[in-house]
Amino acid sequence: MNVVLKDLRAFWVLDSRANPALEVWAFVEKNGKVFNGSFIVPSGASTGEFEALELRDSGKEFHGKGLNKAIQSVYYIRDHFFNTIVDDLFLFDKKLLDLDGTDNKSKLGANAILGVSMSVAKALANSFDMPFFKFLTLLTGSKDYYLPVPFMNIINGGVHADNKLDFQEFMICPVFFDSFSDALKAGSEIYNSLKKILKKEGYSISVGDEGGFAPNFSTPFQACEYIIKAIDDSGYNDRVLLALDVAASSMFDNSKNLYKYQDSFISSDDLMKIYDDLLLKYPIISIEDPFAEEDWDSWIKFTKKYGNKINIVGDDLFVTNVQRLSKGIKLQASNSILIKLNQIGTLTETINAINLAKENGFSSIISHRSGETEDNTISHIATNVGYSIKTGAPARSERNSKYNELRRIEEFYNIGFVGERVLGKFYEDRVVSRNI
Ligand code: 2PG
Ligand code: MG
Repeated sequence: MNVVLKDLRAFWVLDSRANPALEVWAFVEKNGKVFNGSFIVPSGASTGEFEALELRDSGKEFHGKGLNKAIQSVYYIRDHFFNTIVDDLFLFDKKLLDLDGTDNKSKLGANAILGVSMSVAKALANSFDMPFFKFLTLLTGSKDYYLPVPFMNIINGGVHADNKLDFQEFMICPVFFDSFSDALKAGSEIYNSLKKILKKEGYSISVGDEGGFAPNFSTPFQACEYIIKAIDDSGYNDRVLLALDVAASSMFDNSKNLYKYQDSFISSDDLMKIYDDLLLKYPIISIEDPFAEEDWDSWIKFTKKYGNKINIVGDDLFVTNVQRLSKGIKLQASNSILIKLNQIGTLTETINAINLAKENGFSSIISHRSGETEDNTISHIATNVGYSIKTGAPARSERNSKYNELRRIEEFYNIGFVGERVLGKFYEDRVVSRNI
């Protein structure tokens, strides 16, 4: 039975940083009945240079972040596709790309295109009377789905916080648990243990953009040390691993070809030594963007050294783009990709990136952006294809909307937790990691 596009609506709502975010609704008709789907497009702060273009007005309104142009794009798309068949999402997304006609979606804007791609997909899922995580199997082919390990960012730094930490994210990964709810409970307890410790020692307990604490620490070692203490105080030692997002593109100085670290400039080899030390001292399972997005040689060197021990995750490096991912696979520049819908701008291009990663033994981490809303669609994507989800601290509702949706999927659909399967080939190594 054909599904036909009947209407699109677009308007702005506010995100977690008081900036406007684009909300899009799609209305489709199947068998004489109308179904709808909606999506709110998130927004990054440490955006990769090669991301698809987020269309903002750059006028006076909203400090240049207005969305009038993006809203107009959605209505232009509506007029173009009114009453056309949208059953085949790969084909529909391809038509959206053709309509835009640019390499980086700069004509219509990746936010407008993604809003349409996602809201139409969700309306289609509703027309099939399927929860989105199940509907996605029609596109991904994924059969065995699990609730993902939450990578919870409990100490914020870099451009997400107003402290001296150069690295952007310090995450806890509750891997060794039998259920998602037990893992999330551990996250909540560790978060609050950390809060108590920080408070007791006179540190600020105010938080950064992703809900993690932003104390005035100056080194990544200090951040890891406090996290380990919070894990141990909560009684979870050996069951929780750590992950970092260095977001090294934000530390990189192009003119000097050096990384800014603790108020001085260091080489990529020096940065590598910091990772050597961190990996020796702490049970770190994943390091995202350890080097800048064009520092391919350092990525290759690092992957040669640690590629069979930890996840080396390309975020700004790959920007969810199959071309850049293909280059990374060929060069063996990493072994994992961070997946952000709005870096590339359509659902099916995102799925293509996930599938390409999988075919080449790369893991995928489904991710939020630092500017988020109550939209929880990524929880469904993570359940269908991801073994892990990164969506901030277990605090602040724009982050917990994702964790809480996973709780609902757990409660209503009897889906198991991925647990230690997330470690794949690193499993043996990690079990002994805390004994180093
Ligand atoms: C990142 C993200 C999300 P932003 O770097 O991985 O945590 O940050 O959305 O600011 O790019
Ligand atoms: Mg990142």
